[in-house]
Amino acid sequence: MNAAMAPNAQGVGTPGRRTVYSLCGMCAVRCPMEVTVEDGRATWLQGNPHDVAIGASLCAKGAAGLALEADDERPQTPLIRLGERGEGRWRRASWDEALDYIAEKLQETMAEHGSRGIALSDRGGPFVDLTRTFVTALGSPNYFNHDATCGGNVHNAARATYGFSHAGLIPDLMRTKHLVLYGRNIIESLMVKEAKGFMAAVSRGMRVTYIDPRASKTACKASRYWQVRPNSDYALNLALIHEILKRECYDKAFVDRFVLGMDVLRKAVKDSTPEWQAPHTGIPAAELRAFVDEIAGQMPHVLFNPGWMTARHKQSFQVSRTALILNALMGNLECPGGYIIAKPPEYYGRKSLQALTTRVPKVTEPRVDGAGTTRPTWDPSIGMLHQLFAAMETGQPYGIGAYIAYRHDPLTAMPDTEALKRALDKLNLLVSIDVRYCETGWYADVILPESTYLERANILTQLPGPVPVMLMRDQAVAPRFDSRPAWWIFREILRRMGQKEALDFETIEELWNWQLEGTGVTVAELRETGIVPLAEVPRITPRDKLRFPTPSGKIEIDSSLLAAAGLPVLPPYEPREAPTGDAFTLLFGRPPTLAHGQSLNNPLLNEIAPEQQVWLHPERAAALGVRDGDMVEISGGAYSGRLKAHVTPWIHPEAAFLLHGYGATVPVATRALGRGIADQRLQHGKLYEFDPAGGGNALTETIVRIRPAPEHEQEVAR
Ligand SMILES: Nc1nc2c(c(=O)[nH]1)N[C@H]1C(S)=C(S)[C@@H](COP(=O)(O)OP(=O)(O)OC[C@H]3O[C@@H](n4cnc5c(=O)[nH]c(N)nc54)[C@H](O)[C@@H]3O)O[C@H]1N2
Ligand SMILES: Nc1nc2c(c(=O)[nH]1)N[C@H]1C(S)=C(S)[C@@H](COP(=O)(O)OP(=O)(O)OC[C@H]3O[C@@H](n4cnc5c(=O)[nH]c(N)nc54)[C@H](O)[C@@H]3O)O[C@H]1N2
Ligand code: SF4
Ligand SMILES: [Mo]
Repeated sequence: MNAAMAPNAQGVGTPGRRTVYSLCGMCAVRCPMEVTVEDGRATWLQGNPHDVAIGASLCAKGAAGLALEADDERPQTPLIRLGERGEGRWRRASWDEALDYIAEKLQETMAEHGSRGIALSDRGGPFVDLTRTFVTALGSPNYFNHDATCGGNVHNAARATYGFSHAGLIPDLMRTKHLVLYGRNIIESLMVKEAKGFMAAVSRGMRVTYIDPRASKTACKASRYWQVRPNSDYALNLALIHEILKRECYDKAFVDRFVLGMDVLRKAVKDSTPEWQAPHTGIPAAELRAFVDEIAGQMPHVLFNPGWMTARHKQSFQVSRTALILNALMGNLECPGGYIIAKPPEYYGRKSLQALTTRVPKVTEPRVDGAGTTRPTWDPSIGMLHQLFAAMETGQPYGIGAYIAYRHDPLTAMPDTEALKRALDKLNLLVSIDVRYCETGWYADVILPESTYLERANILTQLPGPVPVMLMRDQAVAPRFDSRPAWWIFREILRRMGQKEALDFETIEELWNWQLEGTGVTVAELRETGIVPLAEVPRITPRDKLRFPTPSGKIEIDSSLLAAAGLPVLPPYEPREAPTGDAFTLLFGRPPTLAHGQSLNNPLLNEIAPEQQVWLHPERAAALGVRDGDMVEISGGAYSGRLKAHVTPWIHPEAAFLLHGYGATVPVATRALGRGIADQRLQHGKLYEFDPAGGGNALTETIVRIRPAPEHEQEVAR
């Protein structure tokens, strides 16, 4: 079969100056962006000013987008592995060769395991209609997003309590009086719009309570900082609820009408007094009471952010769920200054984009991870990735033979690299589709280079919101190398698998026009501004019309999903022992200038990337004989590495903190190689440890050992 070039979108490469609308591709937030193209070359990137919330702003990573495109240290053609997995010997292949190879291996997998033996994971987000369609067209239920180590617990907690994802909660920060954040590091782990909205609200006088064992930059913007013990926020929330109920400072009218299970709640928090929580969290009872005094006068304009990831431990789901319950007590849902519930186009009498998934028959086979069946609280539309790896390893409940990681780097994103490699080793086919050499790609059988976001177009997408919008990522420039856009790659694999109809489009414009059928929006309109709002002004649903999409129509403290799963609706808090001696709870986070593992090899971001250091509390450091700036050895399982100690009281004594995204091993990505260590490799034994209700990996239960590095290494450091 002849894999022709993917056609460029209209206008690409034409002489003169053009403005092209895109979505930034430098992290998964995908901010709306405006690209200036001069004589076929991208010369300037900025936020899309047609989206007032972002204006012309981008973050440092976004501004480094031109450097990603200009970088030669990325796969330039498809590559097929020679040698052993991970050995790093490759041969260049044509697209035809690589795609034929993949199709042949997929056929082998289907013969051995059936269609369900094929799985794909991606980053999730606005373009999943494409990947879900691809997997479904192949006859497999096994699509996964990356949320097992990101928002899985938070998403599933919201689903079990409100009936929709936390992403459906849009804070009206300009009118909020008090924002409570559990390790949600808005300033550094940023989304440009949210960070701008937050800063504007802070300058207007919004109060912020920031709770984190580590004082991040967001703590610096807060009016109250609580250095909570690692993984103890659930105890804190149970005590907050206790105190709020005791004083009856909650929105009774809202609760009576919209909340199911107040009796269960009262029972669960009966003994969780402010004094009870103090030894668990380290927060004095008096401080907790002072906080409740304050918010009692600010209701309903007090928002408890349910987190993006929250800390990831075996009770994270309940941290998030109790934050959502606190919001219900504040009565802050669907009111000005509260959380506005995101609306789909249909709310405003408009029509959604046609979903590509409607072009393929539904798959009825149960998912390999049990999501939605044996695990009712795990959303089957996103899955729980570690259980895919468990199935690869054990063949239970059924075998998995082929796995495609698209825009996803599990060897960086999942804990315990060695355990994950053992599962991947069982595969007949491992494919990585990426714009750069990621760890998973280097371990794969085939690397398919996707064109970077500036060099390609994506399917159209829509975002629900106070006002829902349609968004376009148009192609700005022609690809520099022999790369292809995802829609074309998946179409070509399906064609080879006899599933031509699913994505039977010759050009991206043809695909877009199909998506837009009946919506009243045109490709030309989207090309004009990149973003088309589907209503003139946001509307708030009046209280008498408000219903939650749960089985009862209410906010379910008494959750039907948890009951179906046989899990307690509000289990007792599980106390944790403090690690002592050389043992520390390993916490991690991100700097504002890097996105996970994907940015450190970017020529510009590499220059400004902070040095990775281990944060240690002065008391614990002194006990180990470590001074600020000394080299220490940090180890977890068989993996260890050496870093400088950053000795500071702004980290809880029980914890050690590291930036994520370092310690890459791919030799041809030379700028990232040799910089820092990989926190995921320290998370020994955590691949199959997870929160049973939320499903997310228990990453922050990792215990590492720290000791001073030998004297001769200290001298190198000094
Ligand atoms: N130990 C530890 N583990 C973690 C975290 C942590 O802090 N510590 N963070 C967790 C979190 S919150 C998340 S979200 C995950 C993130 O994990 P991932 O989703 O794997 O990470 P990303 O870096 O967002 O992107 C994955 C891959 O997509 C590639 N990519 C970028 N743009 C494109 C594109 O346009 N096309 C294609 N095909 N590929 C592209 C990148 O090069 C990268 O290799 O990791 C999680 N795991
Ligand atoms: N610059 C940049 N921005 C990003 C990303 C990126 O890679 N780079 N990634 C995006 C993605 S995918 C995500 S998911 C978000 C993540 O956004 P956040 O959820 O804000 O994530 P982190 O940066 O991991 O920050 C986690 C914080 O939680 C704290 N923490 C650890 N344990 C506990 C605990 O037990 N209790 C409390 N209260 N806090 C704890 C850590 O000390 C750390 O400061 O960021 C997004 N924005
Ligand atoms: S947050 Fe920064 S890197 Fe991420 S999409 Fe927005 S501008 Fe790009
Ligand atoms: Mo994430």
